[in-house]
Amino acid sequence: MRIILASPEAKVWSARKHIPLGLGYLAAVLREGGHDVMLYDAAIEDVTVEYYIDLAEEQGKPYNLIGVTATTPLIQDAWEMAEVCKRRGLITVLGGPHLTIMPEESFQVPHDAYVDYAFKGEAEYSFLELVNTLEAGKEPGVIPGIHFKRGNEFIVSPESPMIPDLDSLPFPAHDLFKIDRYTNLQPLTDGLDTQARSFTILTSRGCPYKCTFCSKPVTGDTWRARSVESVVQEWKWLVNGLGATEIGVTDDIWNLKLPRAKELCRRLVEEGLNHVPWVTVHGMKVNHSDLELFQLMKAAGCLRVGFGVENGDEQMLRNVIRKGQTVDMVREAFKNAKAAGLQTMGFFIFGMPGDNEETMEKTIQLALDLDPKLANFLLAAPFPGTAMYDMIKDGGEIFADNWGDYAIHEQKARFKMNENYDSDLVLKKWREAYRRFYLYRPERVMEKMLMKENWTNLPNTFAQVKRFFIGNKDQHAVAEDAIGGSTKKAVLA
Ligand code: B12
Ligand code: SF4
Repeated sequence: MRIILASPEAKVWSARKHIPLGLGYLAAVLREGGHDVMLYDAAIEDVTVEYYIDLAEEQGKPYNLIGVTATTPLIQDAWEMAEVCKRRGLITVLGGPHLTIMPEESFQVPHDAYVDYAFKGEAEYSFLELVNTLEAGKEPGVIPGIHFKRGNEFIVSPESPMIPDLDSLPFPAHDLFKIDRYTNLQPLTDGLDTQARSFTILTSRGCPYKCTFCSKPVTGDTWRARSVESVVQEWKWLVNGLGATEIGVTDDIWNLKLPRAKELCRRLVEEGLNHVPWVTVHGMKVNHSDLELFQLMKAAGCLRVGFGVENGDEQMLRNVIRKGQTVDMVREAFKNAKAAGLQTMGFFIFGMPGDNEETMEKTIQLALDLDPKLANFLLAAPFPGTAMYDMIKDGGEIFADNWGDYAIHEQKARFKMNENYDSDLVLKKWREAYRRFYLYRPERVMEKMLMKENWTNLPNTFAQVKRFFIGNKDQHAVAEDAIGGSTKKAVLA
């Protein structure tokens, strides 16, 4: 079959453009299964998906099916893409985090007119099974995770267990990405290098922690690690085969098992792969680290580590965020990472239920004390499928009334709790955090001014200044997503 795997355009301002790795995995499996796959990522394309549909038709090799991925803020864009492609006669399939959380929604009116199938969960094997079935001209039967409609009947198969043996999967089809159109992984730190050959890699999937802001149905509770050898082989392909200039580890928690994490670093050194810088895109868990790990990471080429700090108040960390870490553990990890010569990033959340003037002040103070190279302050967002969502549904009211409101650029109050929760104060403290961390400290201002990229890409610099410190008139406040890698920090460690 001829298949397009697509990621829709985020109608959000985002300086960062990363490869959609999930589509890379699906593409690899479909390719191995004998299908012809193209990857279309609207974030880096100059033309619409219809351009490629037209082109293929002109060449007499039309596409048969499109698979579109979607996180919650992108679901509207995914539906629009499915609608266009359905009109053009393609079979439409949706998948990705939003579908894992709420697959039924895409079969309600009007979406049922243009969404043929949706998958819940990891879909490498089940999507291939659907494609093979359709190619053979058969009706899909029980395929793990599939949802579809036949007439008025809504058909749902039991979800597949998350793939237990990740080594059995092929490497993602990294070669199909138009890699030189993606930016580097943390443009605010390194400058917006659109020529960087920045790949991402997953060394494990899943996370046993249960932070209340995290979309746990997506990550799953069971941590599944790839073997170190498999990761090293993929890393080698990225560096030696595809000319990677930067690699991002995007696991939920790559350092859960300390000995394995250390072994991976040692092997990168042994294989001579440590000349290409790498970063932990989202963050590491502070309480699974020690000085030796950071020293090994440094030796293995790691440039920068991020940590989910979240809040400076022990009680908030323990009882509301349920982060499974203490402020002391946070301090220790920063100390060790810095001692090993790594740059640090910290991710902080403002406005979780229970946050008040005192707890938010503690968060700002902790950020100033830790003094990471980059501090990323985000407003809490009650994503569906999080424990936080249920907490607010029970005791408060969610204002976000369309999924686009969850996009990171929509940095505005999204909910209210009880009389003790002051959403105006949350916005005030959140904004204050940026000012106190970046603006009111002369050394920070100097650091930014000395960054060449801030002068060579002035429009970008002005856009960021406006978003951070001035805001858009239709927003209560604004944040950024380019800092570090925590586009998803409101939802990730
Ligand atoms: C890397 C990452 C990013 C990167 C994105 C890189 C990219 N271009 O994809 C960056 C930093 C830019 C990012 C941004 C955001 N992220 Co993010 N991110 C992740 C992270 C850590 C890993 C994603 C990944 O590679 N997973 C591994 C692959 C194999 O899984 P996958 O992509 O889900 O794909 C599998 C299945 O979903 C399914 N599938 C996926 N697509 C399709 C399509 C079809 C047709 C089919 C059949 C199946 C299918 O099959 C795939 C293979 O098994 C996840 C956490 C996680 N564990 O997934 C969070 C996560 C996806 N992010 C999340 C969020 C909230 C965001 C933001 C919305 C934050 C914000 N407020 O703006 C933004 C949205 C950006 C966007 N454009 O969508 C949430 C999503 C929650 C939700 N309800 O949508 C997650 C789950 C974090 C969490 N634990 O809460 N993110
Ligand atoms: S936020 Fe990070 S540590 Fe917490 S549950 Fe999610 S993936 Fe795990």
